[in-house]
Amino acid sequence: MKTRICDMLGIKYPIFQGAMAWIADAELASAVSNAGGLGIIAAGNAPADVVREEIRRCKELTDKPFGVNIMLLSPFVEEIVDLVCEEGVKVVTTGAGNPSKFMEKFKTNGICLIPVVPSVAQAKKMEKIGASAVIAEGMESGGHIGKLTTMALVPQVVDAVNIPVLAAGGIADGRGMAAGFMLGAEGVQIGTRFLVATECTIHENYKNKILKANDIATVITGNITGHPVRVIKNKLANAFLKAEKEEMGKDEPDLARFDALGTGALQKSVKAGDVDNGSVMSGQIAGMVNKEQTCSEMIEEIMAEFNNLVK
Ligand code: TUI
Repeated sequence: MKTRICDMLGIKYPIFQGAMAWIADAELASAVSNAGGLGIIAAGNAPADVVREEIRRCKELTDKPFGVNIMLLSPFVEEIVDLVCEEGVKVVTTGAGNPSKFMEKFKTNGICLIPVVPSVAQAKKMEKIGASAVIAEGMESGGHIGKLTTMALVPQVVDAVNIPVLAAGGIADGRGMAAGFMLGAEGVQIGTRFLVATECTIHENYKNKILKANDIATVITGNITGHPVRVIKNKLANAFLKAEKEEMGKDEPDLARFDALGTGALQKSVKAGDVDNGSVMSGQIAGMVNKEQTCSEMIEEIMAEFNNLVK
């Protein structure tokens, strides 16, 4: 199966690896790229020198195309934009905001910009400024999410733009990929399944949380802050939800409470393995993700299932 996405980026399969902050490093991204998909390094909230190391390591680990995701809420966003230009990165995806003000720089440096969009309006805006494609991400996804489901968002975005659309949110196997294609997508982005890839360097406690999760294991925290985030239910998530309930009724909610609960929470689970007090971001599809495999095994399995369904 070749689509406009494969031709545009020079990749074998139209499968992107979701850019998970503090998780999607050079090891994971290069493994996905070597397996024929598009591996993506997540800049997350990391400073530019950390991201530069990952980009350089990824270049050593693969000769295939790979991308960098810029999380637009990062305090280092300007430096990261300059960094991807300096390092000759060919593909940039963005999340959690509108990348318009950086478009001129991306164009000048020959970078394909592929933003994540949570709505038709954002998709149209991105097409207008010259994005190469968009990723329509439903709220089944882990981490920072929009309001629409993949099933409702993807066909509406497909109808609204002429550039290629990738479907994301709730996709982890060939059935999900085929469903995305039935809705008009020309590629998919998969995050949660790659959390348990052999090459994913997160703490084994995090992997075990995903492997053991069921269909209703996740909750959405952070609605009150305007940055809703899907995570596995745990002690931290419960404390967050309790605090949200308490602040919700107030005229002037104390939003600083949520900074205190959120700061460093992802690193706590990813690096230290504290999956009770740390933030364990995951998509709703975690209930179906129940075995560790290499990225290559995952991608070959997904493509075999997909080809079987769409032939
Ligand atoms: O970006 C993501 N997922 C993420 S980023 C992240 S790190 C983080 N941690 C805590 C709080 C906030 C961020 C963890 N997961 N997905 C892509 C995505 N982008 N989902 C939704 C959006 C989005 C939302 C609004 C894209 C554009 C947008 O535009 C609004 C505007 O500014 O016009």
